[in-house]
Amino acid sequence: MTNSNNRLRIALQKKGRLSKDCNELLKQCGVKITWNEQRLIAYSENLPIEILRVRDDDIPGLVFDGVVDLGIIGENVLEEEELGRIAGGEKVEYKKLRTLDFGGCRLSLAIDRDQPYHSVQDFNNALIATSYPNLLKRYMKEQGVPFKSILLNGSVEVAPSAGIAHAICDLVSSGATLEANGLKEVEVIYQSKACLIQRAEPLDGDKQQLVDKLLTRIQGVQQAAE
Ligand code: PRT
Ligand code: ZN
Repeated sequence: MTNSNNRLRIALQKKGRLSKDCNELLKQCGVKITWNEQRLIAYSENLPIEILRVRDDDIPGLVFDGVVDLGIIGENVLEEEELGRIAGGEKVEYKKLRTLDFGGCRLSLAIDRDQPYHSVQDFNNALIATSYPNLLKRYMKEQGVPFKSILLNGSVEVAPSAGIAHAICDLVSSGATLEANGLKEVEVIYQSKACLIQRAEPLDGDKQQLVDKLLTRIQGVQQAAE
């Protein structure tokens, strides 16, 4: 089912690290929303916009499949989903409208703090726990290092001490979580920020005009913040 009603449909993370900044950005762009904690969909009071509030992992697919018109998502999640679909033989299409100035983090390889480290070759045949197997695979392929990954969707940082992996590949911002788990960051494999994406299939004229207006406002808000 594609979005055929006359409201511009935007997918945002319901609850998590991106939600506050997304809501703030909409507000700064003059989009007034009545939020209801319980509801999946929220409506704008002053513009023909509706917000679909979902898990961040669902946002790329909703945009790729044209179920929503726009989405705000971490580039890490976006590219991981894209690589996964491509690996599954699917064609992936969307437009990246803008990188946003929040949600910044990096995807890094980390090992036991006491273990010596020389280069990425140290990961030769290592067992690496991660929630981002496709981004990790792409990086290791570029580096020419064979390895094995274990998919964990949470508690990745405890995998080495629990004896289930030699190393991890996980998101880092301050580094405090790695530190607290006795790990050290040894390679940054991907730098990420939140971004605004649009479905590939063209929108009708009114909706595209609204998207263009929003984009101009976002540019204004972000320039003012620089
Ligand atoms: O429930 P839902 O599936 O929607 O959310 P989620 O739990 O999958 O994601 P969430 O809300 O944790 O993160 C959403 C997005 O925020 C990520 O996909 C990244 O694009 C971005 N982001 C920015 C981060 C971080 N910074 C970050 N620090 N995502 C996760 N972290 C983790 C990090 O891995 C560590 O475990 O936060 C912890 C604290 O990090 P340190 O380095 O400051 O200790
Ligand atoms: Zn998630």
